[in-house]
Amino acid sequence: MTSSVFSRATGLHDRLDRHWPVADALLRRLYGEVPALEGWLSQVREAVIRAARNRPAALTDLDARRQAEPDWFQRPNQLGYCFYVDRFAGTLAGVRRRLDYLAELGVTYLHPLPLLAMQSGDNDGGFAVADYRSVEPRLGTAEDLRALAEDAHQAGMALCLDVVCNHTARDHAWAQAARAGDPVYRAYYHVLDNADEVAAYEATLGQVFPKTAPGNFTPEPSLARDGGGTWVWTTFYPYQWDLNYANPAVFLEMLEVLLHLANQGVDVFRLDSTPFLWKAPGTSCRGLPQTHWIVQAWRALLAIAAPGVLLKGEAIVDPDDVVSFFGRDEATGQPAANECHLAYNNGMMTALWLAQATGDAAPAHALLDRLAGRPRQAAWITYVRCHDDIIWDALAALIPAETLHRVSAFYAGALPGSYALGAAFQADGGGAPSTNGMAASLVGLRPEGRPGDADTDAPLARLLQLYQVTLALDGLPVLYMGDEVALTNAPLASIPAGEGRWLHRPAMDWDRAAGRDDGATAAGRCHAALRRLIEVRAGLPALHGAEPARALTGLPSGVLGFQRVGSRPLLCLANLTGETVTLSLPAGPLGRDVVADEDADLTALPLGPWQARWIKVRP
Ligand code: OTU
Repeated sequence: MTSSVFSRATGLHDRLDRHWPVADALLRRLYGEVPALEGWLSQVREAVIRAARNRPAALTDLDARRQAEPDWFQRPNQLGYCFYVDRFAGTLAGVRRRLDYLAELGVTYLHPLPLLAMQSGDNDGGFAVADYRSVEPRLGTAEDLRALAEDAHQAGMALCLDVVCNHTARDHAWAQAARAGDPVYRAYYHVLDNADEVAAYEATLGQVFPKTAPGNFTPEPSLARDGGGTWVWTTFYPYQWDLNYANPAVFLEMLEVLLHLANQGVDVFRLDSTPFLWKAPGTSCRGLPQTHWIVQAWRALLAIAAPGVLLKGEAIVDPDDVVSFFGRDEATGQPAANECHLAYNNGMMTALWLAQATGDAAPAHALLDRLAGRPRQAAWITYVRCHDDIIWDALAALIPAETLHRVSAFYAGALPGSYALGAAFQADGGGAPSTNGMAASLVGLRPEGRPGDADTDAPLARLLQLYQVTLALDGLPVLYMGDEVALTNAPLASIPAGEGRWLHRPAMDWDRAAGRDDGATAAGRCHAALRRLIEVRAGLPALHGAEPARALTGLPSGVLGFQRVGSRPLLCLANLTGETVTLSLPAGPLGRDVVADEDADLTALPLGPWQARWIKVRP
């Protein structure tokens, strides 16, 4: 007992020695101009020490295990699952009862979408948080959240939670106090009194929801002083008020939120809308240096209080800019693992959909090269679909606008020959409209489709190909709820006007899932094939996430291929067309298809329509 208390304290001292100077330097750079800086810095330090001392013993044990295996999230046995709590299982207690279903799939990382107390009425699927310290009453209680974390840990799963750090709900107590005239809380937000200033900012800002929430500012007369017109900064919906991180009080508040949730058992924080935290006139206000310093400071401070906890960046921006969220060495400018441990590989996700629509692998290959500069200790979140739309314009730096428009129309089913059953959403400034739809619908599967039907086999092959490629990329793959049973779009009648993203937020179909062992259904075929891939993946050291995937050269344009490196290289090959192709690979002559578990002749390797294969090269 004494020795464990002693070693916990020593561990804390070591971590303070190591990480405090990093945080201190960042915070001085961010807030050096602020009066009473020293007093504020000691408040930050005390908050971290307090959280470290209050950390439950079970979590410090988990920290110790993770520190001993710092690559745990890069290992090929890791698999994530992302879902809305109500859509998947009604409540948090319901989720706990479904953990067996997820364990059967091989899930090790649980990502329930926002579940903290949300604004009533419209709340952007919970991304308008009214209270970061309580759970949305419809979904459960704070105790249920702790119990879910405990159950997850027992089952060998990590728990990821969204921290909507860029904005609060208009209903949040801070915003309420601001509206009631409290100047302290008014200063938590970006409040502008002058129309010219609003116009000046708008001139260089993009728009995230140009159709459903145009502009970046919302008139808020309750905040007005001295009778002037008044606007509050709202990058997203008018009821989502951007926080003012130039105010050190905001930094400390959100740090306290992170420390609190970490001690409830949250293992990974998905930092929602990471690029937007810092604002500066004359810029896009996305990914500014100060935004990176804030995230780096959070990382250093969490490393003191909760050293097993990870940060995940959510930046749906140009691929080069996404890589910067893993961190950078200030002195050399080189990538360094000092910011987010994880970040969404939005680029590859989008490029894969584009590859299937166009039959052209070149953009995905080019992207792999650009993404390879990631620090080796960090990992991508790889995925096929998520709760948001597919934003084609995130590839605007790589792909001609005309192609992006064509692909957008393809997935809306608006091009001749398109099989897709998705819908166009919105675009900023004449860009390609983004796409809504479940993966199964985007590949053309009809809800009633059965294996053996000509119009069911090809969609299933496309869906499985997307997952087979994604599972072979470098990173932690996250399944989107329902994809494991090829769940199709939500019924049109259930989708609120103006928020088309609910097309891909259907309720889990548990009848469909109950038939997952029936190979005569599309759901059964999909589930069995995915389980096989997940199981094989877990045993392939070459799929460890440290080393990036490297594009293969010399393939026909309709074949996507990359190599993963272990003691023996593993090739992932995918035929993006509906015709069989036969490859002759220089790596040969002998290989083994590790999924089919059979030898493969690399001098004449057939790939069926929409087929993907994992081939281990033989010595
Ligand atoms: C995130 O997404 C969430 O994933 C969305 O569901 C929310 O509506 C939104 O934040 C507001 O909280 O634009 O289309 O670069 O692009 O934060 C998704 C990141 C989004 C943004 C991203 C945002």
